[in-house]
Amino acid sequence: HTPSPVISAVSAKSYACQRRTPLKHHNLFLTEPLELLAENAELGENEGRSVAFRRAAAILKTLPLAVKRMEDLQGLPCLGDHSLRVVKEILEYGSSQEVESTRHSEQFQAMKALTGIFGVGVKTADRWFREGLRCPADVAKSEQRLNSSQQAGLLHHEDLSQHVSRAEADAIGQIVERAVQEVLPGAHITLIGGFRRGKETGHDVDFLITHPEEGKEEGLMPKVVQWLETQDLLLYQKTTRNSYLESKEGPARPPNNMDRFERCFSIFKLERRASGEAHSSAQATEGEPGGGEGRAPGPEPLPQRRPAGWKAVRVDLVVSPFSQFGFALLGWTGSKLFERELRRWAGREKNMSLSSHALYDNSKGCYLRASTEEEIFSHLGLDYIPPCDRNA
Ligand code: TTP
Ligand code: MN
Ligand code: MN
Ligand code: MN
Repeated sequence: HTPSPVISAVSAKSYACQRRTPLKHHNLFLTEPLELLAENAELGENEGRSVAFRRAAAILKTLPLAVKRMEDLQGLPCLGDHSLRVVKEILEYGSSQEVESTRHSEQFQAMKALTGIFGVGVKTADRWFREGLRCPADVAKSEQRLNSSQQAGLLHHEDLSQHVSRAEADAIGQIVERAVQEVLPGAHITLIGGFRRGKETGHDVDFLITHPEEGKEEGLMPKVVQWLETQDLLLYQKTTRNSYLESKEGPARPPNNMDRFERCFSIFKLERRASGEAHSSAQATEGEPGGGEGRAPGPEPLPQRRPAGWKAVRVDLVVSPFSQFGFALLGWTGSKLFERELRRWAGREKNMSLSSHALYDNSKGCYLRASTEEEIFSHLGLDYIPPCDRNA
């Protein structure tokens, strides 16, 4: 059995950012189990192991056919012993014992349920697990001290655990567009994250905001948030300031962490029509800027009871200066593995440092400018991969 030419072509490309990874592929029966093991490793704070499983899953997503036998994998990179063992077991028996026992383990299920609460990370979930808590209801009943994001997460857990549809994402987009135009005419908003990659559903909706005149975007987020609040469109928000300029790291290296833009983690209150279809409640107040009469906030609904007229939706807003827009767009479109692979490629293969703000060439000792994603791929010596093929 000789490997197909297509597989041979894939085989030279061991970084996910060198390959096209579509959303729909032929090996879900293998990638879902591998990604479950990756998730379990993340929940156990074993990052190296988690990334190894994610890379293994990602290479299988690029194959043009379903894998039938182990020989089909000959010459493929990114498949470690452990992943190969899992694949072999699934090909032979239809499932992997390790995967199925993990899937059904109390620890995995509880950690997934607890970290599924907005505002709850692995460390908190682990502490709660050791204290005997297993699910959101246990947390609600317990005497745990919760911070404000966790309180919001618990209060809106039922809505937030539902997928966000494309129609809902578009409705949120209209609201954000309206809010941004109210406070800074001429600003641009772009849908980023999973929906930009063509996903039909998401766990949240992500937007990048900029203004073609450099500097105009400064201080934009608090104004947007304030406008949304006067319209009674926010259930929760936490805004963090831009810390990129203040953190004087010198020109040696751009910061690697991606958390330095002015950004806002929020929960929107999205009105739904009787049909169940989401629509923007901002439309209802069209033509009365700053108005919002007729939307007087009523009493808060009881926790756990589905409020009739609206759905809680997680929304992430990021503001970038125009000069960094291409980097921000590339850095916030994902997938998370694709981003990680881009940075690894830049560092290991090109001696460059890539962040959501900039690209620095360590050999030449200078920043490389770019205003589009295409230019950044080109600086990195990579073929351009469109968002729909970044689903690694
Ligand atoms: P997410 O919204 O977490 O993921 P997603 O949109 O790909 O998928 P989902 O449908 O589940 O929402 O993150 C979107 C991108 O934002 C991700 O590629 C990486 C980037 N990002 C950061 O740069 N910094 C951060 O702190 C987070 C959370 C994400
Ligand atoms: Mn195909
Ligand atoms: Mn997202
Ligand atoms: Mn997000």
